[in-house]
Amino acid sequence: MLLLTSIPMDGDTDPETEPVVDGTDTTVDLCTDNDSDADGLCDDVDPCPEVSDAAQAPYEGVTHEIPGVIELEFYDEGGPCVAYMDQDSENRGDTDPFRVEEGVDAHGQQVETPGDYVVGFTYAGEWVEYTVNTQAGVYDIELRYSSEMAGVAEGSVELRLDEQVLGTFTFPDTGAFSAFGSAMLTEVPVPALSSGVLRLIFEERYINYSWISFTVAP
Ligand SMILES: [Ca+2]
Ligand SMILES: [Ca+2]
Ligand SMILES: [Ca+2]
Ligand SMILES: [Ca+2]
Repeated sequence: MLLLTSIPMDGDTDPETEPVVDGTDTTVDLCTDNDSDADGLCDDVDPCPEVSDAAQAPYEGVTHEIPGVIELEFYDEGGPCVAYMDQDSENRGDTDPFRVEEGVDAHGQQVETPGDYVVGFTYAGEWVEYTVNTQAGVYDIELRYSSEMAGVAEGSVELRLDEQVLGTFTFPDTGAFSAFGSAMLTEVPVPALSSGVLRLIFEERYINYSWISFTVAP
């Protein structure tokens, strides 16, 4: 699963630098040298080339609860390739960055509620993770977002829980970063977990994400 989410996002399919699927079966031709973490992607194209020994932990020690609302700026601690993957190590949040030392571009510009923050400057292939405790149930899941990139792309976010795909949100732009909308997944079964890991994988760029909520389906 790591391999699939780690494939470079540049659209380049040069078989000399990236794994390719053999035409006759599903064997992947792995990188055989220059692959520090032995995941099959050579270091020069691997967004997470090194195995990190940093520990992953909930932000400020507070595990998120499902059902409940998760503010997306409260992604886990542990740094790049452990708690998140971002295209660069800077927070690009300009005038109001949140967690300024980290690569995730959380910021407080054009938010829906004063004092809130969003995860912005998102690019395809980036991801963020949240340690969660879950109650088993069937949930409606709401993702709050904004985007003014009309015509660039529909939004798309894959949601995983302990590497199991819960679903993929798809949604239109809202016309302005200051105008928020909700993308929904409905009637999603969720198992009971203690310290499970919820992962959002961004599949399109230039969308701000504020929060995600899990509500028991009526
Ligand atoms: Ca590698
Ligand atoms: Ca960044
Ligand atoms: Ca980013
Ligand atoms: Ca937020």
